[in-house]
Amino acid sequence: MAFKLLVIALASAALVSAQGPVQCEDMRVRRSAHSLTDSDWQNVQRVLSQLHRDGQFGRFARTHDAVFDNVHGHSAFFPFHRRFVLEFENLCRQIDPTFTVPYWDTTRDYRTPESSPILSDWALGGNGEGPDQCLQSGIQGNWTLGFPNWHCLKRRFSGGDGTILPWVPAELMSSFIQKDDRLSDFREHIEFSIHGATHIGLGGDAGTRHAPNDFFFYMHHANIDRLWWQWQNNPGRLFQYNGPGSNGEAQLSDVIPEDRAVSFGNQAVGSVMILGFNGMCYYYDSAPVPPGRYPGESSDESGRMKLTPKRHIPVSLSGSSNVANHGLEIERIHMALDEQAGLKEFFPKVAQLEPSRMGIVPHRPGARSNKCGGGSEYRKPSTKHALVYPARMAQNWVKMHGFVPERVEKVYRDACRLIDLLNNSTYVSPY
Ligand SMILES: *[C@@H]1O[C@H](CO)[C@@H](O)[C@H](O)[C@H]1NC(C)=O
Ligand SMILES: *[C@@H]1O[C@H](CO)[C@@H](O)[C@H](O)[C@H]1NC(C)=O
Ligand SMILES: *[C@@H]1O[C@H](CO)[C@@H](O)[C@H](O)[C@H]1NC(C)=O
Ligand SMILES: [Cu+2]
Repeated sequence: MAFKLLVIALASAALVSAQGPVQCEDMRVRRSAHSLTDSDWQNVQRVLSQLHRDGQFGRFARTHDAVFDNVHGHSAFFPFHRRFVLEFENLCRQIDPTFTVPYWDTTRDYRTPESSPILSDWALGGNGEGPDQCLQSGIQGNWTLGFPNWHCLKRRFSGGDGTILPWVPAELMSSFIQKDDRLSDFREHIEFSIHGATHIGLGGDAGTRHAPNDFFFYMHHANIDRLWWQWQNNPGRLFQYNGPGSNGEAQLSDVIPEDRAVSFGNQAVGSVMILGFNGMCYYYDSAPVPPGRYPGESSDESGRMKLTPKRHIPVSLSGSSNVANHGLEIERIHMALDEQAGLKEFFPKVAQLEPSRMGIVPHRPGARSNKCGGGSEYRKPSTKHALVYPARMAQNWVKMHGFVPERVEKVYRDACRLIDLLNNSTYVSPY
């Protein structure tokens, strides 16, 4: 095993060769966890059980714990987790060459997370049981893990009575993706909302520094990676890297934090920025497909998307959720902007939208009763699918990360304001 690991380490160091970016020959697709069938989950279980027997879960949990303070609350948050999930995925592919980590778009389940199909018995399983909250259901049911000490894998849902407090809505993610022009803002917004909410919501091992003990971690971070890639695919952002780095202001030449147990061979952050190159040989079934050739670092071009299906909506406006409703979300937000001007700061790109180009019929006050004129497909549904407020981030989570509580609180209040504005308009969430 040790020899095998050494070979992997050497291979990944070689990927970042001196002669520049190396394009992937084969691209794998990461699918939505919501689209997995029972037999897909059985296969995931087979692969994970093998890794478990080899002690790999402990190795990854140990490394995440060791680098924790450098990869949360820091710019390395996105690149580290991108690289870390890939390392785990590559290991899984030694057992099943077709394996990819499914991503969990948790906004689909944010209202009542405990009823998510992903938490059913044939998938991740539900809440822990007994005084120790040991997980007894799902693909990791009754597992015993070795890091930080021998213990049963635990889950402790945040809401009590087997419930999980609400996570965050897709509309908030769409807002961050379009309004945050600086990566450091986007990173903080993601860490203080969807990232933390989901870890805390599941609780148990998932809520600790050794969260990779729970396979949930990889599915969640694949989704966070997908959101980063969506953000990156807006004009001028592909190579953006700033905020607190390993050595003052973050640089693309910073080395991705690593540990003896899981090492990336001193790989620079700059080498993992573009999917489809330097070993980042994957894409997501609901995010922009990687560019056909390596984009220039200074160029504004977000890359020609080789395999992109014909899109009605430009990439910069695509919603964050993989539910095929982006068009509806944008159309409805566009109409709501006329009713609540405060929404414009949350959705600046929708506000700039030229309606005729998008096939969206501009809202004319008075013209909207049952049927809008001009061929609009917008209908106000009879029951309002209202948004709900997310849960506040737990104090101990904020403390564990050394976050500034006031900054966390501000992100929370802004999220509630967005929800109020949408809730006070005719907006109906399609999710
Ligand atoms: C875990 O153990 C409990 C108690 O022995 C058992 O009822 C349950 O079916 C087991 N779960 C799995 C996934 O094997
Ligand atoms: C949204 O508005 C409805 C009334 O229109 C109210 O019942 C509901 O509590 C509101 N939701 C939030 C999150 O404020
Ligand atoms: C939304 O409506 C409620 C009740 O009408 C009001 O109290 C609240 O201030 C409104 N919020 C916003 C952001 O407009
Ligand atoms: Cu992490």
